Amino acid sequence: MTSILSRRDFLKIGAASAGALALGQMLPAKVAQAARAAGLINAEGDGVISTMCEMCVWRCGVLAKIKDGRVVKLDGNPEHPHSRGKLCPRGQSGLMNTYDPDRVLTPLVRVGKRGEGLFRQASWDEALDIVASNMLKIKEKYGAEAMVFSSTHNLSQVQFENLLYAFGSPNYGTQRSLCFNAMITAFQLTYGVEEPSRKYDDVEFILMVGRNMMEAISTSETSELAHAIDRGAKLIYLDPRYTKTASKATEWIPIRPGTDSAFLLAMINVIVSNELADCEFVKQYVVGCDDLPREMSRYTTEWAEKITGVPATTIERIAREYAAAKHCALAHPGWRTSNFINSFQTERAIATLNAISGNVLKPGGCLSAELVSEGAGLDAPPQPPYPRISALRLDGTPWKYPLVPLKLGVFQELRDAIITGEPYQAHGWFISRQNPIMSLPDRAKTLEAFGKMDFIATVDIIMNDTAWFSDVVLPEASYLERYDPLLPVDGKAFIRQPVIEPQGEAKSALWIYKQLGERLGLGDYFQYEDEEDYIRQQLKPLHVSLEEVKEKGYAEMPEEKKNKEITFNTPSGKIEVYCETLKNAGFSPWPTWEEPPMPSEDEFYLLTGKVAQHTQFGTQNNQLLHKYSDEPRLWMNTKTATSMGLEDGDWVEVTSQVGTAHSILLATEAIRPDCVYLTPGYGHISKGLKTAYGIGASDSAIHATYTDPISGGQALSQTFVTVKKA
Ligand SMILES: Nc1nc2c(c(=O)[nH]1)N[C@H]1C(S)=C(S)[C@@H](COP(=O)(O)OP(=O)(O)OC[C@H]3O[C@@H](n4cnc5c(=O)[nH]c(N)nc54)[C@H](O)[C@@H]3O)O[C@H]1N2
Ligand SMILES: Nc1nc2c(c(=O)[nH]1)N[C@H]1C(S)=C(S)[C@@H](COP(=O)(O)OP(=O)(O)OC[C@H]3O[C@@H](n4cnc5c(=O)[nH]c(N)nc54)[C@H](O)[C@@H]3O)O[C@H]1N2
Ligand code: SF4
Ligand SMILES: [Mo]
Repeated sequence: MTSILSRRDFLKIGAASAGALALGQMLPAKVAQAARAAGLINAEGDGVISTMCEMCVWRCGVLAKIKDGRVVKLDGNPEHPHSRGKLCPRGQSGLMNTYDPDRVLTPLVRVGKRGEGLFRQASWDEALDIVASNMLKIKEKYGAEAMVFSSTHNLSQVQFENLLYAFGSPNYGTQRSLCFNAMITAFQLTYGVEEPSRKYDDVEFILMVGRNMMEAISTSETSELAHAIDRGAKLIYLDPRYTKTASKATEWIPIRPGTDSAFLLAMINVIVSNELADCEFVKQYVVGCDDLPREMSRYTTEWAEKITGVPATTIERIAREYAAAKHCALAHPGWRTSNFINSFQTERAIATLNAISGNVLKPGGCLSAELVSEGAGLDAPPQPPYPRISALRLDGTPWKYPLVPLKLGVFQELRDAIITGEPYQAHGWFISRQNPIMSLPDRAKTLEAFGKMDFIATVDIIMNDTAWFSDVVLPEASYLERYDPLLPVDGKAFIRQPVIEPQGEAKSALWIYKQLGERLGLGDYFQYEDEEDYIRQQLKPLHVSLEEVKEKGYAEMPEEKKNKEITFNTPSGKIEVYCETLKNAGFSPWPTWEEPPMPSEDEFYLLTGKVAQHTQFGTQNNQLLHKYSDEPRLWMNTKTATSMGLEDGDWVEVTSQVGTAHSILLATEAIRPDCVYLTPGYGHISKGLKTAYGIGASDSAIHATYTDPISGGQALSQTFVTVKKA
């Protein structure tokens, strides 16, 4: 246990333990017993168990086929609203997430230098003691705020947050500011809801602004869009790249990056100045309706043409078609809306377009923003109140970013505070289910911040790049091997349950956080005996047994009572196209054009964006998905490439103000001449990822950090690069 492993030996750990476990797994004791008792598998260990996918955050329902105690096939659960019987390619390849030969299957403690990859195996007791004693040492010496916590959306996150708030640190980093801060803050301020739900049943006209639904997949919504297109709904799609969604669109508009809000403001102007809006709805529910035509009048289509490169006549026509579709028009809110420092304004304009089409609240309307309801929810284990936290947050929320909700934060700004030690020095970082070394922009800066840490611990299932630079790695059981808290969706509480026994020593996050909590003297915050007890406590108000839920896959929840009176959860109770809160914080109360920086003549916009077969930075090592992925190339417009003397297949050097990457060139018509595009998630630096290591370049290594001052969103398209033959 205590021997120091060379890198070669270390790399053998995954394969050796996975091999040994394949045998041990034939008779999964506890899981098989429970599954047999529930009638889910037969005496031979074969059957189908209902659980949920975790290959991305959409969490589709899964039916896992088990043979001889091994998972052999994953199918979509027809009863789950997110899957409706279907799984995307990543969901179907989820077995290799569990059977990845590079799984970390015992706790590991670093023995070499950080980043050298030398670890030794440790028992859970020892590893947890090391983590807890380091956290306590930091707390005693520098205060709880000197510990940074970070994690990306997952079902156990509620207990991760419980741990950090009980510990007493305000410093919490999530993926949100790299993902959807602009959309959430804009809709929160305008409608008082975080994210309105979309309905495609009656939709006739859809405007999508860089929401690549056909590749950045949410199984149910992606199929709903496909069906809507099939039955003749129009899709207008704005993206500087010709994506798979563009290929399904009625019209692809290769807009200049960062200028979407100019396009949308001009659309609003056409609609309100020609009195094409749903006046009755607007008068009743929209704050600012009287002044909107005056405020928008400067945003003419001719003005927008100069900025966006889209002909004025096209903008005018699209605005009129949008208005003509009335409540069956949908301006989609988008998802990863972290593109430019003006992305908040883009989202405000989208929120406004929806308000004036009257598609909210109408029968057949396709945006549902009236989410004010009295939840009849699940229970949770009891716990004492959290300690009061008076330290400033290192990410600047809210003292630098007054309108960013604490829940969202400004993750990318944490690192400057860590590096400069201002307003105080952080000393430790606890990370779970996240790969910030890859997902934050400017990888060198993240590594520099890591260098300032006395202690780093990571919870993951594989040796991701962040784990590779950590002092202790705690192996979580994969999503097919563990319980998580229940997930309520559309009136049902769905269960994630183990369909096989955890391999090696891997444990659920619910178990890990509780063990750690107890060692930190915070046991009162973790009042559940084990995972099953946690879920039983959640189920209490529903009067249904865990056994029933395991068998059915979900518990019915009592219907939520909707508030009878329609009010929006804003200070005025209406849709705030004119927003006093923004004004009071020193920002424009109206949706407004803010000019973003533009590249110089020899530079390109560097675009990022998802591909259908991978999720973020965590699936490239999945051998089923990897098999079908070519090494990603740098997209460049064919004419631009020719004018630069570059050819398809050339190796090129891509340089930004923060870094350089090398990639093979893909000359293509599918991108604007002033842009290049690189697929995220490649260029891993962890040698513990034997399948993914050494493949492709990392766009995170060349992304610069720019933050939208209103929403706190990172501007991921605002990095400009030069390209030359390598
Ligand atoms: N297969 C797959 N599906 C996923 C994910 C995944 O990793 N893989 N991740 C999930 C998550 S966490 C998220 S947040 C969503 C993201 O869903 P989307 O927001 O649809 O995702 P992206 O592909 O990141 O970005 C969409 C597009 O924005 C374009 N773009 C860049 N800058 C601009 C601009 O200035 N204007 C316009 N109009 N377009 C621009 C890019 O070219 C890209 O095609 O996907 C979810 N679904
Ligand atoms: N360049 C660039 N940067 C981006 C984006 C982009 O498109 N391009 N997208 C942004 C967006 S939209 C998002 S949401 C963020 C995502 O950023 P992150 O959340 O940092 O990225 P993920 O790849 O989702 O990281 C998830 C980690 O969870 C691990 N994991 C998988 N399953 C489990 C499990 O069951 N338990 C545990 N403990 N760990 C598990 C994976 O191995 C992986 O290391 O990145 C943002 N950053
Ligand atoms: S969209 Fe795909 S990866 Fe995401 S939860 Fe559903 S099946 Fe899994
Ligand atoms: Mo995201």
